[in-house]
This record gives sequence, C-alpha cells and structure tokens, in this order.
Amino acid sequence: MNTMSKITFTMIKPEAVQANNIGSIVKMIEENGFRIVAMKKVQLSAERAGQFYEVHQERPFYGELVEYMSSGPIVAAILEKENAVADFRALIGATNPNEAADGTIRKLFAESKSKNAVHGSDSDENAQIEADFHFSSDELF
Ligand code: IDP
Ligand code: MG
Repeated sequence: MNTMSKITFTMIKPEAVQANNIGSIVKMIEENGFRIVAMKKVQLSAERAGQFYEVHQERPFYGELVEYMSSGPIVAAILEKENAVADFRALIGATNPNEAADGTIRKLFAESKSKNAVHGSDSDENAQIEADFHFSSDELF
C-alpha cells in the first residue's frame, strides 16, 4: 500500500466529452501538477458502469448513474502527484457544481449534480482498485 498517495483515478464523464471539454480539463489537470500515467477514451457498457459504481448500488440515483455513465464515451486516466487523491478532489470541487468552489473543474464544466464532468477517487485504496479496473500494467507509463 502506498502511503504517499501518489496516484488517483479520474474519468472525464460523457457530457464533458460530448461538449468537447477533454482538452480544457486535461490542461487544468496538467497545470495543477498531475502527471498522466495512463489515459484512454472508452465507452463503458451498462454492466461495466454498474460494476464500477457497485458501492452506490443501494443509493436512489444508482440506476440513473449507470445509465448516464454508459451513455457515451468517457476518458479514463491515472494521475500521479504527491497527495494525489486529496489534491485532485480539491481541484474538481464538490459533487454538486452549485456548491463547488470557483475555479474548480466541476464549477467550470459540470452540468448538474449527476452530470458533473469528472470522477475523482475518494481514497488511496479506491484509487488503486479503480485504476486496476480500467488499465492493465502494460498501459502504465
Ligand atoms: P463524488 O463523485 O463527488 O465522489 P459520490 O457521492 O461518490 O460523489 O457519487 C458518485 C456520482 O454519483 C457523482 O459524481 C454523481 O455523478 C452521482 N450522484 C451523486 N449524488 C447524486 C444525486 O443526488 N443525484 C444524482 N446523481 C448523483
Ligand atoms: Mg465518490
């Protein structure tokens, strides 16, 4: 287990990809000191999206979330930085863009609480699980 929190996992969500915001979001990620270890554009099946968000399966928005996250391509990436998980959560802002701080990715690019532009891991353990879910070791650089 890496106690330095060197990596986090992110997805640029379907509405942000659809709105041609991949470049703007990646620019903010790099300008804030994150190194891109791996990155790819993929479309998740409903089954894969459901597996990814399995921890939320009892929440009322689970069905909507799975449908949304499989509705179009996403960009998945592994990011490296000291304190990566906490620093990336700070960069993306609150889940609800109406509550996100000025200058955060969600404040700038999110449409709503559900269509909120980006995912960010919430712990070192989940960052590793999520990275492993999307990437194999030969895709990491
Ligand atoms: P987070 O992405 O900020 O960590 P979580 O509570 O882990 O937020 O929720 C996962 C995702 O589920 C959110 O990013 C958002 O897309 C969606 N979501 C969260 N809460 C709601 C809600 O109340 N209504 C609809 N979608 C929601
Ligand atoms: Mg979360």
